[in-house]
Amino acid sequence: MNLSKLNRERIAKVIKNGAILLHGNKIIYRNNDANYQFRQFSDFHYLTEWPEPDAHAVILIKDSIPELHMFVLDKNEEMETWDGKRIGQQGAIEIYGAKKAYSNIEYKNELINLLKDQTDIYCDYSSNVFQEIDQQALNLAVPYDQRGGNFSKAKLHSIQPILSELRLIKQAAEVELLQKACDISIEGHLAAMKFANPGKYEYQVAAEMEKTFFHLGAERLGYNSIVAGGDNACILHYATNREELEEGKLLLIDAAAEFEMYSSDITRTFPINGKYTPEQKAVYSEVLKAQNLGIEMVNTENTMQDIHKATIKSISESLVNLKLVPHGIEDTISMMHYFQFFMHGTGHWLGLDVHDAGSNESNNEPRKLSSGMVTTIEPGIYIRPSKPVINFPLLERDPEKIKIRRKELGMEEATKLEQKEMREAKTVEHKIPESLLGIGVRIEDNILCTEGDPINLTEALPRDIEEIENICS
Ligand SMILES: [Mn+2]
Repeated sequence: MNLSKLNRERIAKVIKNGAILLHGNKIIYRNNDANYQFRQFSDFHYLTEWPEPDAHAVILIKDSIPELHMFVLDKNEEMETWDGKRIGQQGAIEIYGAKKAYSNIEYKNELINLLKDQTDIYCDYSSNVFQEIDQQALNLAVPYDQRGGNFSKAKLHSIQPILSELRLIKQAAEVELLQKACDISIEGHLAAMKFANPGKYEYQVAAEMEKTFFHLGAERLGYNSIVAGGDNACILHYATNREELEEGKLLLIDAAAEFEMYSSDITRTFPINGKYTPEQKAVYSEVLKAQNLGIEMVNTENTMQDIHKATIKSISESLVNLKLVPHGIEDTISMMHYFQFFMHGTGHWLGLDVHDAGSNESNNEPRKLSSGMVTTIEPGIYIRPSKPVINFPLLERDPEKIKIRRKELGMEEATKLEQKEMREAKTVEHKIPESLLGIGVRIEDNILCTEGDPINLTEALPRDIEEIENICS
């Protein structure tokens, strides 16, 4: 379990002296005796690679050297007959590199012993176990000496910011796993493109694609597959996948496989009958142009904000060209008219989680990308059929200022104010070209930042119009 060992060594260098308390996921019941498929908590996986539920890890760090203590499910022949093999304490030591391993039943008692004399404790405040056990154990292990007092003198720190910073930069072995997840996902998308036809149902395309993922060794989907035919492409997180595919429409698929806990995240939008209409082609080409620009910008000179701004500019130019907005490029950007058609971010980090850990900022400033970061680049244009006529407010809107005001006033108060401003603003009525209504296009790839040119991990899945038409027909 080299990857987690390396990660413990990396985090030990940051923390230097202290103890980390981290908790694995539990089984979640779905209905009666059936449970949801178990997946380990990503942070827990990152530091232990332990694949079973109900585990706890205590990592004691002294002079930047980590020592792993694992609390795991006991071996139990009867239980294992029902629920599957357990690794047990011996396995935790021999395979997973624990210095010592204990029964998870002993967690609270042993924790009190392990934390004696520790002054800096790094915990996961979001975990129930932190509230139920860790806090009490700390009061007993490192008590503040006061009559009637029931609190600890240990300093508590949140582990998440430290873990997020580490997880943001992918190690070579992680990039290999991500590449594998991407390769599997690409095959699934290709299978879907070949399979989709008018008359087939969205879920049938999903089944064909997911069959390929699993056939090639994926353990899970990275997230619920979005297989959105026609107008459904304009619903960003469409996931019901129940409708019939229609002649002459597009199919947007946003789906990917998870391999050894790492997830890909790919979107393609292709013609159901194998040939883009001129209108579909026009919209698709514009999104592709913006995406290529975004991909090119994934380098150490730029922040994600730079990339988003450039993408917005490119998409806004396209909206003007496609006659989707009432004014020119300046107003389209400054009045956020583009937001009617491109209402999400340009990308997000990718890794163990499909929306992976890590901040776009460092010291409250947008941070430049670094080698080892992996982001998606996924612009889109969605022309909602429910909005054949749009009243565009004539109001200057700066996303940065909106963000700052939301921080200052709180979301509730700030959005009320925004809505009021929008209501009071003058508007201009604009008719959307009818032939474009219902077209939704997103193209998404997974990009690794390096010291040099960006590497597109999903390059092998065609984006070019002709190549896609060849595969689909
Ligand atoms: Mn995405």
